[in-house]
Amino acid sequence: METTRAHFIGGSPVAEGERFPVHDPVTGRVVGEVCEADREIVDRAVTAAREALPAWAALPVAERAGWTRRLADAIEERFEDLVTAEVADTGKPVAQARELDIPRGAANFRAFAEIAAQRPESAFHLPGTLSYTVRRPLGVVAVIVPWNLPFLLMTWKLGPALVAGNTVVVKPSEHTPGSAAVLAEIAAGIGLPPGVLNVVNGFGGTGRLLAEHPGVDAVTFTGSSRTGSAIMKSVADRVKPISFELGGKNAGLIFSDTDLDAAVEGAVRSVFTNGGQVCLCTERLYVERRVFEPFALRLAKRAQELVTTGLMPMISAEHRDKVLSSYVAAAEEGAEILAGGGVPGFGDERDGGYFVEPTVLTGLPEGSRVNREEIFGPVCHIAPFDTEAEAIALANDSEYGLAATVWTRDLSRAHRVAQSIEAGLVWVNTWFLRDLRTPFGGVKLSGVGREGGVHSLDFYSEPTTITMKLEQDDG
Ligand code: 6OD
Repeated sequence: METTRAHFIGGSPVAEGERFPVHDPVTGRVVGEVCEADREIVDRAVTAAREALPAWAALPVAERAGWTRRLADAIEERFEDLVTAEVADTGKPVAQARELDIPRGAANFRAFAEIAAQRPESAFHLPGTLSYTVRRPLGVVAVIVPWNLPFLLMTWKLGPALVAGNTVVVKPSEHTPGSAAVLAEIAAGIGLPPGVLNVVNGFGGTGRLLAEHPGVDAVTFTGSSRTGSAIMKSVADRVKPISFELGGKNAGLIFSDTDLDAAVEGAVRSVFTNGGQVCLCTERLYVERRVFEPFALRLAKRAQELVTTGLMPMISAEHRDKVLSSYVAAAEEGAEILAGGGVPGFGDERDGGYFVEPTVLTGLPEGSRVNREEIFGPVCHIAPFDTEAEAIALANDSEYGLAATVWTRDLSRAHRVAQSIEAGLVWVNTWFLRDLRTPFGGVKLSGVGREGGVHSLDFYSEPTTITMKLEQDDG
């Protein structure tokens, strides 16, 4: 065993509870163990967060922003430790962890410090009346985060939650406890008041205990729509505020006027980044018939090349099997497999890991399961369209509505199509380009609420409106 991942409660590590193994997805080998939080440990974490709440909530926002800036600085000092932990748990390329995951953690803490500090207050004046609002933190927030972008998504929630004056209990995924453990060390190292940030490890059951705990005031979650729905039901009796960013079955629309080279490379990124394990990844590509053949051939070639130039494994054997079962289902539903469809052979220790081949499918009817359910792997289905209206209808024919991409050089079309797509996010001639101030989230099964900028701060705080009657001066 290389590491034991403990909980972090009231400013100290707590190595208690049953142990479960954590695997390296690249080789399948056990590389560490994790302590599992039961009801009593969850209760201790929530109690620590409650005790820390009054003093933290009473700090001026500028002081809390100072703490999150110090967290960002300390993340940069522990950069390589965070890269190592994130790569060990997820099997993601080191370069990606260095360029995206860990820098975004620091950026998340800095961005919300700035946004909170610059937020204007509003007051309303009618004859004889003055109204204004004060915002208060929600209280103790449960932060339940997934395994695909563990550090990026955890800090995306922690930044605004902490700046807004909440204390938190984080539950990382059972597969990826590492970067949360390092963040806990960082928090202790900079002297963040004990109990402001707590971490409990475990499976879905631990997450449920946390979400349902009467001392938890709100829940923020990123993950599958099924788990989101289960959490929603479990907190319904207490009507807790929730913020959910959930699954997607995201469409990419390629118009024939586009720069085809850029569109192929954009599709490669949007389909295969992180092994396709990003809620924003494209799983349905619709290509204008005139360029369908060349586009499909080039995408399939690029997918095949990825086997040698850089593959990321699935997070677990179970998830690999789920992705592979969708490849089998696609073949059974009559798909033509243009690339991939199986398991790559490396002839080295990676053969014990959780890899699947990057896969491009075509020929499935729109209603097929593979075209409707989120797979969350390195796979897309590609189909032709003839008109702009048809492309929009195809994109919108989904129970999900998180993200879409549009590839065209026609500016009017770009705006027209983007505004017609039922999704929270539309990228034009790009993918996953982020401005942290913009609202981020989905419609339909893809989520509830928006994160980002003031939208996050709105979720993590509640306004009280104060209205005064202004007495007339009769003198
Ligand atoms: O970039 C972000 O802020 C974000 N929330 C990304 C989400 C990715 C989901 O897998």
